[in-house]
Formats: sequence, C-alpha cells, structure tokens
Amino acid sequence: MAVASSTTHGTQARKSKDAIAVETDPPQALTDGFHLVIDALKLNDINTIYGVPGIPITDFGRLAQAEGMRVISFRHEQNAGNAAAIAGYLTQKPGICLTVSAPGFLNGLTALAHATTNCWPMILISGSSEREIVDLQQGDYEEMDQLAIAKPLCKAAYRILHAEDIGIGIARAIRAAVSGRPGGVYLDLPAKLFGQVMNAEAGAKSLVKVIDPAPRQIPAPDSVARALDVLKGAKRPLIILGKGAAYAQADAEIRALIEKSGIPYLPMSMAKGLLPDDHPQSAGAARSLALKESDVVMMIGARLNWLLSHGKGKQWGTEPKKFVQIDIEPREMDSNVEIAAPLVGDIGSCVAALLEGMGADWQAPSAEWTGAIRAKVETNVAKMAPKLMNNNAPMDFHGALGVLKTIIKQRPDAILVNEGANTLDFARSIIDMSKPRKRLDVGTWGVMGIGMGTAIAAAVETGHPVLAIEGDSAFGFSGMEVETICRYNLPICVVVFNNNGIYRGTDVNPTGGSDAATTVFVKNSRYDKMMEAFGGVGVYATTPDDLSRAVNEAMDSGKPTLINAVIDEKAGTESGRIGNLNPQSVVSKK
Ligand code: ADP
Ligand code: TPW
Ligand code: MG
Repeated sequence: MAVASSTTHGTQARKSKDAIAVETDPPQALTDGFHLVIDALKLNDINTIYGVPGIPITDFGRLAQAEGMRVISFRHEQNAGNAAAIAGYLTQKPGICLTVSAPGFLNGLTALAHATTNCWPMILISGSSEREIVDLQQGDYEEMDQLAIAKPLCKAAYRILHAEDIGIGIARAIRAAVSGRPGGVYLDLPAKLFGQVMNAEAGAKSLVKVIDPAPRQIPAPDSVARALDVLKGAKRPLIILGKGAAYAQADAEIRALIEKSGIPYLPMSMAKGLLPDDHPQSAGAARSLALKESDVVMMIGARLNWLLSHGKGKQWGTEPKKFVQIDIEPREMDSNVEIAAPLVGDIGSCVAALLEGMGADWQAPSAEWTGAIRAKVETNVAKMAPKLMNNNAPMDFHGALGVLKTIIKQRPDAILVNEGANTLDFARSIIDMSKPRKRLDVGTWGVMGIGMGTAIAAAVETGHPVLAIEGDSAFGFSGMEVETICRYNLPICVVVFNNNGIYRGTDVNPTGGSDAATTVFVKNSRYDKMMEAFGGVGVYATTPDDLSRAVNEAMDSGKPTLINAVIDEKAGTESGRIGNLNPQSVVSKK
C-alpha cells in the first residue's frame, strides 16, 4: 500500500445510510467514495477524464474538476470513449471515459471494445444502479447488469462495492489495462459507492500507487538467436511496423534496428512516421512488390489480420515466406500462418536484444533487393506527383490531398486524424508522416465515428494542432462534437471532404422513387455552417488553393475551424480500396 497524497475533504460526515461508523467526538477528517476515486486516479498520474454527466456521476465530474483534474464533457459517450481510447494509445496510460448507467454505458462500450481490439489501454467507468434491485430485475432507474454485458467485450471488468476497496480496484483496473497486451477495462461503480464515507486517513492509506504498471518483458535468449538466424538466412527480407510498435514508444531503438539491418520496412497505417515516410528504406510506396517478393518478413507490433490478408493469398505472391514476429502477446503467434521465429516480449526489449545480437559483422540485404524496392518507390512517387498538383474545381482527392500533404510536411508536429473510405485510403497513401504517433485513424475495425473524439483527445493530450481529414459520412458520426471543440477552444481544423455521400454522391434510387439512394446525402451541404453555429470559423473551399489558404490560417491561429471541401461527387469508388470485401448478390443486381 502506498502512502497516498489524499487531501482532507471536509470534517463533516456526509449523510449516507452506508456511512461506515465514524467517531464523531472529537470530529475526524472524513472522505467519501467520490474523493477516493479522484484521489486514486490522481495518485496514479491520471489527470484527465472524458465523459458525459448525469445520474449518478454528475457530482463526480464536478468534484474531479474542483480537484484539478481536466474533465472534458462531450455530447455523446461514444465520442468521449473514442477520445479515451486514443489518449491511451498516445500516453501509455489508460484513457478514462466516464458515463452514466445503462444507455450511457452502452454508448461508451463500443469505444471500449474498439480500444480492446486495437490493444490500447482504456478504462470505462460507468455509474450503475442499485445492485439489489438490478439483480432482482425490479426495474430500477436505468437498470442493467452492466458488468456482465461488458465482460465479453473488453480485457477485464471489475466492480467496486466498498469505499475501502476503491484504491485496490482502481489499481487493478490500471494494471489490467496497460500490462501485457494493452486493452479496455470496464469499472462498475454503483451509485451508492460514491456516497460511502470513511475516515480520511484510513482512506488515504487504502489508496494504491501501481508500481511499474507495464513491466518490461525480456525475450528469451534462444528465441532472439532463432530470430537472428532466420533473418540472416533471408535474401529479400522485409520488416513490417504496426501500431503496436508506435504505441511502445521505443522509437530510437526501432530506428536503429531498421538502419543497422538495412532491411526495407513497410509501415502499417498508424505506424507511419515512426521513421519518416521519406526514409530511404521505406517500402511504403512499393507495398505490393515488397509483400510479394520478400522471403522473410519480420512483424514488429503488427498482426497478420485482414489488413495483411492474414499473411497468405495473392497479395503475398508465390514466394514462400518465413515470418519472424515480435509481440507481447504469445497467443498472437501462429494465429494465421506459421511463425518461424516467435519473439515474445515488449518491443523495446526485443528490438534492443536483436540489435545487440546483430553484432559488427551483420550483412545488409543485397543491393539487388533494396534497389528494386527503391526503384519501385521512386517510380510510384513520380507517377503520383503530377496528380497532386492539379487545381481542379470541384476538387478530386488528389488535388485536395496534394495541398494537405504539403501542409503536414511543413508542420511535422501537427497531428493528423483521418477517417472515411476514399478520404481515408487516399490520405493514408498520399500524406507522408515524419514523426511517430502523428497519424490517428480508424484502427483495426475501420470505425467511422472516431474523428472528433480522436481530434479532441489529440489536442488535449499533446497541445499540438490537429488536422482532421474527414469523409462527409465519417464526419457525421461524431459531428456534433464541433460544439465541444469550440467550448474548449481547441486547436483543431476539420476538413470535411464533401462528395455528397458515402463513397460517391452519384447513386440513384433504383426504383426511380422519391426516396434518396441509400448512400447519398443532401447535395451541397454546408458543414462549415455547423462550426459557425458554435462560434468557430467556417470556410467553404472549392479549389485546392482555397483549401490550402484556409488550413494554413487555421493551423496558425489555432482557432476551431471547419472547412467544407467540395469534392467531385464522381471521384470516389465503392468502399475505397476494400471494395473486394463487399458480397455481391447474383440475383438482385439490376
Ligand atoms: P497494425 O494494425 O498497425 O498492424 P495491430 O494493432 O494489428 O497493428 O498490432 C499491434 C500488436 O502490437 C498487437 O498484437 C499487440 O499485442 C502488440 N503490442 C502492443 N504493444 C506492445 C508492446 N509494448 N510490445 C510488444 N507488442 C506490443
Ligand atoms: C461504425 C461502414 C465504411 S466507410 C463509410 C461507412 C459508412 C463512409 C464512407 O463515406 P465518407 O468517405 O466518409 O463520406 P468517402 O470519401 O469514401 O466518401 N459504421 C461504422 N463503421 C463503418 N466502417 C461503417 C459504418 C462505412
Ligand atoms: Mg463521402
């Protein structure tokens, strides 16, 4: 048990039927559930909460703010949850989302599942109703067995029933979220808990500071040797960096490993910028060639899931592959294909061990292999360049993204948030990142709606300016949070790529009836007016020049800004790059 930094919260006992017996004469310093939760979080350096107020957590938010925590109130819990999820990714501390019971809890739960899927640490704290009534299903206010519902959707789920267990309960939630493979934790706090009173000194003593919450996990020496053997036997090796590598914050070690090895590397979406995208060893613009032709592939914090076609099939070519995989989760190994050299441990320790084992006589891969990748990168980059310079109106994706690429290059500390289909796929391949953890997007599930929550947390956690590049559909999922952006006056510039709908704006109702087609929206909507409604800056941009001017102005001023970028409604394709995943009906297609 740690010595707590708890303060004394008044000397009057709160009137609560659950009050733990306290001596009243002479008067003693007392604390309660509200303050113990706040103190427990603060003791563990957690100082920000994302949430939506209501019964039974309204006072909790107020008191947390009064005690110096940053409490960011949202318009919908899912956006608060997405903020907490990305805060976890950026800081390696669990992001906290605070919600009310049943409906608020369920709204936050999607984000908790998203955090878990992406291996990001997060704690969803929800108030809950009277246990006695919930368990007898007697119809309490917002009755729901939240703990049972959360359990299968997150890494761990706990409930705290007694004030004296708050310290250990919060500690358990933090450790579960960040240790091993990080993930989402649900913490159920019944309304009654907040009002429970206890002696302040005993309360302070009951708090727990988590020591070394994510301990290093050193890889076994024989698995390091095996991995090095496989790498040495390679003729055409490739390294794939995933968002686990970005999360690990072992930036210098990873860069040293890549550069010492001389092996070309491919960054997954959110690993872009771990090394600058224009690094000479980047195979980003030669992805197909690199996947097809490589013979040994080392995965660092990336999974062989759908995003990499499960490590097999056409995308991987006919060349037999051997995989080396670095991951903290042993069960990730052999999940899709055989892993020739599993390296289980934390990325920092594994990469350091490999670097050390490479020794002075390490042989870089042949110039034939690295040269072939380099040549392909250069051809593809040159092919793309002129398309990015067009000044067409309405804009196409290349013209609009060409100017945003330049802006991000000139502002390497800015954080890029990105969602949509075409808007996502084009931006990912066009915009180079030059620093780690600057690209935040839809993650493993491809979730539409992460945009505003992610942008808000990125601004709150880092203080850097944020550029959110949003499909018009994607933006709609969290668009009401522009009010939140204005309320906290955050340096966020949202660019809505408005092509009048999902993928394109050109679909028509096949019956010829008056209902709109399922993928199209109101034509020529003015999303810029939404930002103006709350006192932010709205801009209507029809050309890349307009767009460039407006984004630069927003990034300089730091004022909340929304730019409605008019994109040719014919420019996109169904589902962007993943149209092949759509099942096709053989009977109903007209
Ligand atoms: P991407 O989508 O970028 O390919 P994934 O989310 O699929 O990345 O993979 C991330 C992987 O990184 C997960 O398997 C996770 O267990 C692993 N991981 C996360 N943090 C660490 C760490 N500190 N050390 C080792 N592995 C980690
Ligand atoms: C929670 C399905 C994938 S992409 C997309 C939807 C609805 C929107 C694409 O249109 P947008 O982009 O944003 O205008 P663009 O540039 O192609 O026009 N619900 C959730 N997640 C997903 N992925 C979907 C639905 C989807
Ligand atoms: Mg669209």
